[in-house]
Amino acid sequence: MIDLYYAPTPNGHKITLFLEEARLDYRLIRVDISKGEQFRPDYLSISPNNKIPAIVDHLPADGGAPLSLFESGEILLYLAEKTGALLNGELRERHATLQWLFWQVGGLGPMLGQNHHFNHFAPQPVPYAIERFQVETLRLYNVMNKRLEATPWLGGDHYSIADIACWPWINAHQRQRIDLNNFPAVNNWYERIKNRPATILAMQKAQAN
Ligand SMILES: N[C@@H](CCC(=O)N[C@@H](CS)C(=O)NCC(=O)O)C(=O)O
Repeated sequence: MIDLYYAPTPNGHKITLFLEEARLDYRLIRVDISKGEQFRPDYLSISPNNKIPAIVDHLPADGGAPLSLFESGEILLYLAEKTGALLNGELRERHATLQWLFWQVGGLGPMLGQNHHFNHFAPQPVPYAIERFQVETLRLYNVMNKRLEATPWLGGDHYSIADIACWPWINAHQRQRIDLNNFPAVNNWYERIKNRPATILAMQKAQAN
């Protein structure tokens, strides 16, 4: 059994998407980040960076004590290695997948997060920041569109943890003032993932939590 410390945000959705795809047993533990629950000492002992998501795997493969992990990219990699799912074993596709996973956690996520912040949460409008993160958002969508013109999935021929890491952020495209019709390959990829049964289940959990 895996405990998932979760909030219904893009980084939280990544892990429910994986768990539903792999049909793993898990328990959702809601962390209300709007109330500051991510700063509680018991949570910090699992996730010292005070963010969701985090997991505790009560049955790690080495048979040892429960294993806790934070950082969504690492959690996806851990779960892929544990289950053999959603990370192709062939050398080139494996590393292409990890490359796009790192691209998401180091680029797409943080930049789109800043886009959300300056478009929706900043206490006063900061035109320079709004413009800077909009330009960067457009650049990243263009990079992704080029990749998806060349291959059906970000890692290559197979749906993977790289797609799972990116999809919840693209799902928030309206909040980023992005029209997906301007990125046809991303749009096509987005719709294919949106209609997967596991995605539908994960997003239903988000509604219920
Ligand atoms: N690099 C982290 C980012 C996680 C993250 O930013 N989580 C947000 C919600 S999407 C959070 O917990 N924010 C609460 C806070 O910053 O206090 C990851 O990929 O797991």
